[in-house]
Amino acid sequence: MSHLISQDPEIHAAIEREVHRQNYGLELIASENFVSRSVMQAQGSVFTNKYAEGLPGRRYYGGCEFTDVAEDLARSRAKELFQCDWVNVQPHSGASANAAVYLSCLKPGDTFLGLDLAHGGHLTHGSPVNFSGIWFQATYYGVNEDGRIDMDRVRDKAKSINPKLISIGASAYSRDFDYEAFRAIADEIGALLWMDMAHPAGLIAAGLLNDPLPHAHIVTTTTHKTLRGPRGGMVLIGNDFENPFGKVAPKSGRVRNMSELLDSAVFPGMQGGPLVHVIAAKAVAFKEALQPEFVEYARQVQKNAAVMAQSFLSRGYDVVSGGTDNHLVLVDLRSKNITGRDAERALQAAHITVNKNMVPFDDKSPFVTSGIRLGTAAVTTRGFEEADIEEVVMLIDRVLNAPTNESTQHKVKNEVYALCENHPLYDFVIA
Ligand code: DSN
Repeated sequence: MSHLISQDPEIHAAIEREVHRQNYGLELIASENFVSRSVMQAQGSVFTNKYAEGLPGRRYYGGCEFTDVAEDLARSRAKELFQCDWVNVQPHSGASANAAVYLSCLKPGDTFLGLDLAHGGHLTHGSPVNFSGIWFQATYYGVNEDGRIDMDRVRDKAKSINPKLISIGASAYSRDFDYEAFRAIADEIGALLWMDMAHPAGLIAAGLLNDPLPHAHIVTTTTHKTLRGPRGGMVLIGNDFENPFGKVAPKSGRVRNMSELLDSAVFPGMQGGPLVHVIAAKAVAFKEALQPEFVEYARQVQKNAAVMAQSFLSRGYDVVSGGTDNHLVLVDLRSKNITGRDAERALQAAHITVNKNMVPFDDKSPFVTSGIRLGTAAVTTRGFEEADIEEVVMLIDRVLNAPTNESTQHKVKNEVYALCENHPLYDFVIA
């Protein structure tokens, strides 16, 4: 970083401090992970200089011959990873990928059905403060008292509402989804089915969770959570099909495939130039995810989450749904008399990073919340195994039992430091 240190010491210092924070803190935010240096190198490459509107072989700018190589590799690797017919790797984020789905499938005012944000859903699945809830008629299904989605209730809701689109996917739901049952409901009412697999994508790629690609009409994801790539999104179709809206190609009059509508929705519908450096980094990450080591990694993520849930339960915490199938654990703190906000703050003081999160049927606001959400993807990347996870939960428990005790936070911080030293992350020194 010799250029940066001399040209912009303030940004260099912020990066240096962030490297230290990542190296010596426990990263338990369920949506985060640590990319390889290869991914970082591709993302930090000269591809950042390139404009490349369009798709490989069909660009609006010259000089895209090497961009095409990178994007074709990203696309073919993603298709191999998820065994699907089609993918667009250009969305800048999961939210952009989701916006492309809305643009392709709905008109303003149309009705869709998604998982309630307060029950684990996502802002872009119809929250009233997001475009998806502002421009469309968003309706919701939720979880039962046991914290699980009840497919009979989803079916009843879908039949009474008759949405054009049903979305699956969540940011705080620790159980697997029954895609076949969702598809049967969608078929019964003539709706399109969309799965946002942003959180569990890595576990799905590794074959450890049910596969949405054969069942959902459209799948979106981010690339940076359990999939462990650069920050970004993509849209996929398992089995491509003629769009059901009768949209035809301008000259031939041929009915366009759904994939064509989605390509157009990403660009020029939603975005300008793709981020070629990020697409190159996505290609690197997909190559990594195709290796047997990634399956082992994903398996350990899932084992660690199961151990984490069990450790919380055995220490007397309520875990929403009683456990987890994926990488994520949602802890309901109401029986512990501490809010999610206070828990997040106390843990942060001990260098343990989690996020406050609503739990189903929460009586507190999203700024306060009754729960915390934790994930094992990032710590597993740095080599944490089951015994380490038990220690992590023990440390969390110590902090939460005395949330205002600075001396406890200080002692736990030192133990966190030691745990991190045993599992080095990025061993490079920023000079
Ligand atoms: N912000 C992400 C998460 O934390 O789940 C979702 O977009």
